[in-house]
Amino acid sequence: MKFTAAILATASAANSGIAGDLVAADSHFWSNAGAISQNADSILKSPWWDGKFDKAMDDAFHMCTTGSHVDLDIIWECGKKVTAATFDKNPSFNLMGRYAASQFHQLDQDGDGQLNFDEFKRGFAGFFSTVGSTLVDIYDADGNGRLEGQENHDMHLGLNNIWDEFSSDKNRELITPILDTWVGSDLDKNVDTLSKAEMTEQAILHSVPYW
Ligand SMILES: [Ca+2]
Ligand SMILES: [Ca+2]
Repeated sequence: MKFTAAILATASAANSGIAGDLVAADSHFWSNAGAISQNADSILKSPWWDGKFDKAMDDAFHMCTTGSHVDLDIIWECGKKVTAATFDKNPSFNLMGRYAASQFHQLDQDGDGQLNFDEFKRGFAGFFSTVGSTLVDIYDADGNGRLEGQENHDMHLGLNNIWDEFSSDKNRELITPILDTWVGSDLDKNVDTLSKAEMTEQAILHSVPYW
């Protein structure tokens, strides 16, 4: 989510809150990416993952390639397809491609310049965990690592505004399920709060239709 000045300039003046949200998202995303992709093994071993999303990762891998490996160019092209189906008004967004480019040294564990499926799965567990953590961090005003109360309200408003700016999906069919995360995901057994794991789970579940 490297928001350049040009991308930020596309945020309309009428929605000046969007620019601030994007700056916050950018900062949180890249600091999360660095920390999380180093420790992505721990995500795969966490009780809430426990193989549950291996099929989704396999589908994502095979959306990108019919072969047994992907390289950075392949992931970049894959990310462009995902962007075209989501943030279509911002074709240079390619968050998946930019994540892979910036973290490739962490993802390519055997250093052969490609990702096999296990490296891809570990890497994209890191990617989705980074997305989920960032969605919480932007709106976690009290900094306790989860969203509740007014923070949930602010997250809804903020993400709807960002979505409307960058997607032509005015019915918000793609973003609404993520905003309604607490309905579909209750990993922390508290239906009124949104944890980073819950946001990660929803980010994966609602990406699956594109694969
Ligand atoms: Ca490799
Ligand atoms: Ca909080």
